[in-house]
Amino acid sequence: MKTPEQSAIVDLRSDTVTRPTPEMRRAMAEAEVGDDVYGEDPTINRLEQRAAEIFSREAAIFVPSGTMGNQIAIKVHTKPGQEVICEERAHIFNYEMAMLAHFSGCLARPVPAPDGILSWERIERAMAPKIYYRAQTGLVSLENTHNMAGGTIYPPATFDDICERAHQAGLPVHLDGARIFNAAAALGKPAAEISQKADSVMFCLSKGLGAPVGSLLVGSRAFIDQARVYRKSLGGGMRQAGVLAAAGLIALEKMPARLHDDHANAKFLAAGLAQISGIRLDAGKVATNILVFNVAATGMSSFDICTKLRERGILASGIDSEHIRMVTHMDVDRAACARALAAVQAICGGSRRAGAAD
Ligand code: TLP
Repeated sequence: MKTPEQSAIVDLRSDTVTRPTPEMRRAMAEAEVGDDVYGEDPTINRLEQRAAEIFSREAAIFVPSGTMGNQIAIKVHTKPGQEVICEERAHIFNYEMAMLAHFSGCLARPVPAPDGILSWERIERAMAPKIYYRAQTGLVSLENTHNMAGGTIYPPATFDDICERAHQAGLPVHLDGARIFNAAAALGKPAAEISQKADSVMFCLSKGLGAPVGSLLVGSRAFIDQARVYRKSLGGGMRQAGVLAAAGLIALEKMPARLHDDHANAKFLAAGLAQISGIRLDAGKVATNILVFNVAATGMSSFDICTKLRERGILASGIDSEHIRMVTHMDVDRAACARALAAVQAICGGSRRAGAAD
């Protein structure tokens, strides 16, 4: 249900912009509901149960956003005064309003890693020595796929190795799996399998899976019981939220199967962008639905390019002055991607300065 203006626009800013499908809207209208703070919303209960089953966990909790899910998990896993190890471009560190400090009283210990993919060796180097006068490491948080590193995927062996060694060192591991179903689709493995060794997983229904609102946090029964307390204290106790869960159930059951299309469109876009003068992008590394590319050699800033793109009906995000992010999703098809490519070509094509190296 797009307005004519929306139809003309190719929105590649994020997969969060997807609108619910007609099937989701029907399910929302017909959802059985109750008061979820009393645990009496049957549709919410079904969604939480299905999430727990799909991830082979004891329990799950529905939260309004990925941010709330991540921050509740961090709060449950840590004590004030501890450090949380994450990759330096991690969402929990850069885009969650410093809640790590504000809500959990913890400090981030950000670690740079190629393509955003940490290894145990890098984590171990960042761990605080076990001396009473140093803030202790309380948690390792991983992001799969890694958003700002360009939708990159943890090799399952690396992920499992980090979890096992963290556990041996007495540390819990949280997975920001906002786009874990994209990783699962690209690897051809179940989401449960590639996340099993983490102590908790947050995943989003409202990104590539197309639901209008919502994320889930999965883990042990004791962990989720505690999460329920913090969700309420953050004001995340919702009432007849079954209208949201009804769309969420369709997102969870049906939408993972179509993520391959988004990945194929991202690869198409990447192959074309990599040919444009001044754009630096390793198209071979694009594995899911996110592309982050460097535009410094065009002689224009990413923000200037995004403004020019907008004039042509193409929306993309400048993530800093040199980098643009484009995200494919179910509301952009191959033709829309081709339009976006043509627009970038038109804007950047003539902009290469004589002798400039890409
Ligand atoms: N990411 C958004 C922006 O906040 C950057 C986007 O457009 O990609 N973890 C990851 C890895 C995310 O990418 C996001 C959202 C979240 C958590 C938070 O989810 P929400 O937006 O539901 O709070």
